[in-house]
Amino acid sequence: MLASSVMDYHLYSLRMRASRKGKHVSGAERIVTGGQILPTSNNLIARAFNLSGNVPTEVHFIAEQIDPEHISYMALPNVTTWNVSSWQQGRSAAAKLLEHSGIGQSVISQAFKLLTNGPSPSGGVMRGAVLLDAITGQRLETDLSRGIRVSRMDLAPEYSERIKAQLSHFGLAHHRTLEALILAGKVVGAPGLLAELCWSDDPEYQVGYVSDGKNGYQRISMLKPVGDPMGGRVFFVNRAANSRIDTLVSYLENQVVLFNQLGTVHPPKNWIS
Ligand code: WAQ
Ligand code: MG
Repeated sequence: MLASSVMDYHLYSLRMRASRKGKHVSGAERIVTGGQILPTSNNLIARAFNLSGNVPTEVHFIAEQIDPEHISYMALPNVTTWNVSSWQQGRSAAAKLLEHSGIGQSVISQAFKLLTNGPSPSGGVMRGAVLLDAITGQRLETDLSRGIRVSRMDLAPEYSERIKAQLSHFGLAHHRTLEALILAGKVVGAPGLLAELCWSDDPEYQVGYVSDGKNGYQRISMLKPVGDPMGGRVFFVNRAANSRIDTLVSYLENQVVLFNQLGTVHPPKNWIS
């Protein structure tokens, strides 16, 4: 049994990552309080061991108490869903949306190449995200196989049930969607970060997104073919606004962000062109 004071008052950051022979296979992070601490810890560890065909050789789990003074509260980004008729059309839609966020074409195609081929130097998926200089296309992560892992963000516990109910009303109840929306919400809040491109490394999950501060979280129904095990995230950085990459990375990894409100959720639209 946990002491009741721990159960009731303290917030914990819970983080799991699993690897197989040195290669990242899955990771997840939550921030919870009270009666959610044990079931959530259990759930994260279960996720590590429930990957079909990908038995982990190492699983790391950490629980860390959070100082309430260090929390920043934000609203989730607005959500748009674009239906496309093929993953190729999805990629061209994503390229258009990234151009609108101010990213040049050559840097966009470099980002697609990285996620298509596997952005890790070994050719596999990374544990974290690629940081790309939005002008030069230079990679800014110090560890190219780890990348930048965004951590310490979740729904604010007291708003969590309400926000999840609202999302399921819009047909967006999938846990991947919620987790990606939370991550993207923290990322667009980063100073000097222009946009994010993401698609999953799950071979069965084709939905991806482009996100930026102005248009929010723009889902695209297909960004890769079924069966493709590659995926990842690219964060496009405006270095003129961000001379200190270490400050940006520290925000992404360490700043505690809790979301207490959903943005506007637009009805799905068909992408024309
Ligand atoms: N920080 C940085 N990068 C991460 C993180 C993180 N916390 N978590 C995952 N990644 C990177 C890592 O390279 C993974 O290989 C890659 O992203 C994909 O992770 O319906 O499920 O968990 O709107 O497979 C997007 C669309 C789903 C959801 C994304 O990503 C929707 C997804 P996955
Ligand atoms: Mg994930």
